[in-house]
Amino acid sequence: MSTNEQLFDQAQRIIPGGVNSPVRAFGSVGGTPRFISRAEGAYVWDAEGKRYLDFVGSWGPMILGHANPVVVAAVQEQSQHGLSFGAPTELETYLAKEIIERIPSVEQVRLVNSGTEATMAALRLARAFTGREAFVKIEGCYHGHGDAFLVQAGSGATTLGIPNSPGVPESVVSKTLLAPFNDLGAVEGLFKEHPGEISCVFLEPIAGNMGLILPAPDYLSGLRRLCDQYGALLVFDEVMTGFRVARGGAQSIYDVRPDLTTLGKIVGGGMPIGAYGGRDDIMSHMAPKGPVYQAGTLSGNPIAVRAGLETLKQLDDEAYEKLESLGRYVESGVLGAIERKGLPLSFQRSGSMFGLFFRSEHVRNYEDAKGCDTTRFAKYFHAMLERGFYLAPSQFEAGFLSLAHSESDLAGYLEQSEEVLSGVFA
Ligand code: HOZ
Repeated sequence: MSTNEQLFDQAQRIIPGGVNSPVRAFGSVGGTPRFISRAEGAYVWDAEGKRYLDFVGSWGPMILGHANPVVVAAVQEQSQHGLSFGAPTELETYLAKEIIERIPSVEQVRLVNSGTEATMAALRLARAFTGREAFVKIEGCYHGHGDAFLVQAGSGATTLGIPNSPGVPESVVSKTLLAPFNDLGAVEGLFKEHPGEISCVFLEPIAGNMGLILPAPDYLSGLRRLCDQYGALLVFDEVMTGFRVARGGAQSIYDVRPDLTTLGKIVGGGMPIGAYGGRDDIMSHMAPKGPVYQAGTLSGNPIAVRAGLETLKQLDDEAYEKLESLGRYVESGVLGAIERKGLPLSFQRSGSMFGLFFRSEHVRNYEDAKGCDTTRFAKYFHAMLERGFYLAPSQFEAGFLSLAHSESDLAGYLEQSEEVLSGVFA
């Protein structure tokens, strides 16, 4: 049996940094990434056979828990009929219907292979539809690794201290205008400074890539109003929050209707998928119906589509009630510990998605999030890992619960977490 360390050494020789996505390398917390050999329910096992209660859930998709028997059986059954056709299937229409039924702002939807593809296409479409090149990006939001978005980007880009990546042409990002999260005045200022130039405001309605930050009460409705006033589109990146924080995503909680929405993660049930959709008159601009180009051989892949469908089918009202109750349980436990021990931490949550910040003041935006004590976070992360709890290896990521997490699993986490935090701040 190889150790995690041996596997990491071996991988580092032939894969940049030893990983296929940067945050996984444990760069900001140090130490050796755990090489996962299998997962079931709320747990993952590493290559050394150690079991962890998982709060990453593949960064969001595993809302039913790992290896959900219904999804696994459906994938097995579907794969017997062929893995990819590069031609339309009836399944794609079922999944499109399921998405449209849950998210009323989505009147037409196109399936792609990842959240990154979805956001790149949505931005191109917003630019083409409005005939404007600039767009407003919110600092600390992360929309995948498309060039235009890699300015003050959250997630791994912030974790590794490269929020503005080399290799992105200045000419591309000169059209990316920045405003802080939760700051309507800043967005209004940009509209005034760039009259008739801004195609869209593009953001995660609940920011999940700088920890988890909730929108202030009037923020999203204020953005809607500004976009309407200045003839721009409002694009919600719900790759993480879609089907996660509520059946209809963050837009259903805050009752704000974006023009376009990007999706990923849960919509593929753990298989590679992404989607973007929105107003019929906008989506009709996509080729082959309209002139805006976007394509993909594996788009609408039958196995991924089937996994997504079988996942969504299990996400009924009862499932969301359970997820909310698990989220509330963690929230009250963490807040209780903070109060009991007087810990300089803060916590935010939406449904089964949460962020624990190593900073006592409320976190409103990227600047606040960057003010967290990442050294203490790393200590906490490693002590919890040692005790069998797999949290995201970065202060700038969210935590995820699944239907497979039990209250007793979470009680164990809360107890250990309180003990570890007391030590970290002793
Ligand atoms: N950047 C994603 C999380 N917000 C995914 C990271 C990964 O898969 O390693």
